[in-house]
Amino acid sequence: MMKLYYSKQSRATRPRWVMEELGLEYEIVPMNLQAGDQRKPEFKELNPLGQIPVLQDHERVICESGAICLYLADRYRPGTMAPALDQRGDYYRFCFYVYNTLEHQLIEIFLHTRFLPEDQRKPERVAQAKELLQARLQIIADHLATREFIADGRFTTADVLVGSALDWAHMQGLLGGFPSLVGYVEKLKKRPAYQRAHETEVAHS
Ligand SMILES: N[C@@H](CCC(=O)N[C@@H](CS)C(=O)NCC(=O)O)C(=O)O
Repeated sequence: MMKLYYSKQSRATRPRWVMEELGLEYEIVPMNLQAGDQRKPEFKELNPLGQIPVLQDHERVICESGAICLYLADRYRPGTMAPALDQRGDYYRFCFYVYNTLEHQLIEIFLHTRFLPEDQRKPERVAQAKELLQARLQIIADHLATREFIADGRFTTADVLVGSALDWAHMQGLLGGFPSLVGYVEKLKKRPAYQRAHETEVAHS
């Protein structure tokens, strides 16, 4: 059975959400990041960076949450969570947008408002990241102004990735100027698969 190295408040919820949408059987390997499970040598053999999520699908090991999500969408029940190959413009654009464009600002704000020790936080970096974030959120709001979902006129893995990043932005109180994006996130969070992906670390089948 597939194994997902997982912790509830982490990017591991993204592939778990995809697996739940696909109705796959999998096993959760709970990782306690506070206790440093990710730094144990046996885990670093899977991901030398010492980060989750990691997917183990038989002999195949995949790191990077975005890559795992796209792999699952193409490998299992193809067509369910991804558009046809020649219909993937918006799909690829927004999957990569999350990691290359949107999350830089979210990470910067998170580091300098919550994560780093107070004496290392730089308010000017937060201010700059918040300004950049507005334009980046606007791109998604404009795209969704005429669509219910990101790609293919239906729910796909692009919504899992965009929705997860926006969920994190919302948790940080950063969607204030974007009620339509709050509505989009709230709609996605009602999906049973989202809820199962965020609950206790017991796998469903
Ligand atoms: N780009 C990676 C980032 C993975 C990542 O930052 N994982 C965090 C949790 S969300 C982690 O494992 N942190 C523990 C650590 O770095 O010690 C991905 O998308 O999978």
